[in-house]
Parts: sequence; C-alpha cells; structure tokens
Amino acid sequence: MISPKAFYEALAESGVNFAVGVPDSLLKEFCAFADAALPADRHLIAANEGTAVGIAAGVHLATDGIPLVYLQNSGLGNTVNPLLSLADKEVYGIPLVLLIGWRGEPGVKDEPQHVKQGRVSPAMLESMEIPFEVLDGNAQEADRIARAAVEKARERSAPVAILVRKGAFGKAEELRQPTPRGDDLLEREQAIEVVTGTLPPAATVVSTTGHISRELYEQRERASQDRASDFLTVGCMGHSSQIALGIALTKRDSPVVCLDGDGAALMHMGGLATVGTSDAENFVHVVLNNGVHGSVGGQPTVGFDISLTDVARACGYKTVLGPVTSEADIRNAVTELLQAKGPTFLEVHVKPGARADLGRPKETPAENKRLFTERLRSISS
Ligand SMILES: Cc1ncc(C[n+]2csc(CCOP(=O)(O)OP(=O)(O)O)c2C)c(N)n1
Repeated sequence: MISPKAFYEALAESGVNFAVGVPDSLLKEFCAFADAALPADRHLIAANEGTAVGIAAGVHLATDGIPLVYLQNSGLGNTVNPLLSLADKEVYGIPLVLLIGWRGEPGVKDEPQHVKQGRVSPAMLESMEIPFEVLDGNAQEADRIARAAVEKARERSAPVAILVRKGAFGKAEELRQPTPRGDDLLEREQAIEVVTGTLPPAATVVSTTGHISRELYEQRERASQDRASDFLTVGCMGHSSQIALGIALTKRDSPVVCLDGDGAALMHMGGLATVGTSDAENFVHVVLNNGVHGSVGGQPTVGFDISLTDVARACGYKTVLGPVTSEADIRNAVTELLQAKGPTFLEVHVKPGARADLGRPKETPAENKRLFTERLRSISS
C-alpha cells in the first residue's frame, strides 16, 4: 500500500505546492493526511469539485506552482466545465494534477450509483483529452506516477489525472485531532427518528447522499413506517433539495421534506436561493449539520464555521428555525414548520459519526423509484 505522506512528498518535490478537493472514501487516508499535515495556506477542502478546480487555477496563476485537486469520480461531472473551459490547453492552459478515487471500477463490487460512473470514468477523461495513469498499491510505481504526472502537467500546461484504485493508500501517518464537539449533541439517528416521528404519513421525504439516507432507511424499517414516502438520493450529492423542490411545486397539497447534510447543502448552496425564493409553501428543508463529511471519513466541512440558518434566512425562506440540538426542540420546530407557510428551514446540530453496522437499502434505486412514484402520483396535487 502507498504511504499518503510519501506520495504527497513525491508530488511536492516535483512542484505541487497546494492541495484542494472534496473528500472521498477511497482517498480517505490521503485526505486525512492532507488535512493533518498540510498548513492552511497549502490545503483547502472545497465546497465542490468544480470550485476546487477554480481555486487550483487561481493558485497556479499566482504562483506558477502545480496544484493538486483530489476528488471522488462522482465529482468528475462537477469539474467538467472548469476543466474544459478554464484549465484546458485551448483556453488558459492551467497545469494541475487530478487525484481521482475510482469508485465502481469494473470488476470491483460497488453500490449501484457508482457502477456506471466507474465504468465511464476512463472514457470521460479520454474524451476530455486528459491523460491519466492508474494507481494501485505499488509504492515504487506510485512514486513514479506522482512525479510523471506533475512533469506531464507542466510540459502540457494542462490538467493530467491519476485514477486511484480501492485500497491503494495505506494509513495516514498524521491525523488531525478531532474538534472537541458533540458530547451534548444527539446522535443523528436520534434526530432522524424525531423528525420522521413528527411528520404526518402524507409527508414526502427526499434524503441526501451518504449516511443520512441509510439511517432514514433503517429508521423506517425499525418503526415499521412506509418506505414509499422516501426518495433516497444515493448519488448526486447536493441535489436532494432541488429534487424535493420539483416535487413540492407539483404536489402542493402535502408537505415535502428535504433531509439534507451540511456538506451537501454547501456543495450546491445556490440551490438554497432557488428554494427560498420559490413559492413552494409545502417545502420543509431540514439540514442535519454534523460539521463533517461523515460518510467518507469525517473530514471537516465549514458547517460549524458559518451559519446555515442565516444563509437560509438571507435566501428568502419564509420561516427559519434553529440551530436546535434537543429532541424536544426538534419536535417543536418541525411541528411549527409544518404549520407555517413555506419554504421553511430548520438547522439541527448533531454529533458526527455513524453506527459501524449501518446497513444499506435492500431495494435497488429503480425499485425505490417505482415504490416512491406509485405513491406520489396517487396523492393529490
Ligand atoms: C459530487 C460528489 N462528490 C463527492 C461525493 C462523495 N461523498 C458522498 S457523501 C459525502 C459527504 C456528505 O457530507 P454531508 O452532506 O455533510 O453528510 P454526512 O456525510 O456528514 O452524513 C461525500 C463527499 C459524492 N457522492 N458526490
């Protein structure tokens, strides 16, 4: 397995002077190392992969250094526009190295949302004319690949990529001490239980990517509640509030609730303005803010450094409550929001972390969609 430290050192010796990205489960150890070992003026966690390319471009313009952009291949789509219309050789020619976690690599078992993305990732890079190499656990090869990537980016004055196989990185040598927070906060599962327990059966729920959807799924099972009311957004991080908005605008007689994460809300924060200024009176947005990208390793978000509640207020949500932390406050707030004229917003501060034995939905996304749409299309508009 590759040492994250040795790998970064090979990149840095070749000219990488800044790392920016969105955390990924396959790059978890590399991300943990970057977060712990690189100073704040050399490393940043970006809101989304496209903005990471923008930041990298700025760093290159100012320093002539070659930035590293790390991401999961799910986020490749977010980078396409800045890669092709900013960094490409035929536009500004920005050299950078993309370090991409290869979920869904053909032949490696993975979740449905990663299978197609994994299959087409090499072809996506090829069609963008971005040269790439594949990194596995071979340490010597890793050293060569790191140095060659930086060299090639410089020579071409354009992006190059490294696709990282599952299990390539060994344990991070340095770890950041977790921010001491959370002892007085609820486990997120408890918060989800209170929210779902307060909603009427007529409510439709759209939940975000990662652990939140998995916890909602298990909660429904535990409480023997109808799962057909939930749309589990297994992929497309950051879009669940927009999916919920589309539903709320066309099914106006019953509440539509988005169960969001802080990382996801931040990833496409512009969507909050679209929701807040809409006339979706039945829209309830609940952000379960744990201050981290819990689903991919717990790397920090800026969720606790800013006020999502103030953002929602400024974006035009009609009633905004929170941040709340206790079961009673969550229950009262959800009850109040269901009665208020929306769009409405609630921020709940919850503990980072999830159960180690958290399961995954048994149904495929197609089955989830079928059950969900059968119910939704039968209810009045
Ligand atoms: C576009 C995109 N980038 C990255 C990922 C990988 N990913 C899945 S869940 C997640 C973290 C989500 O953070 P948050 O919304 O705060 O929820 P939490 O994980 O803390 O439950 C990330 C980065 C993804 N699925 N899609």
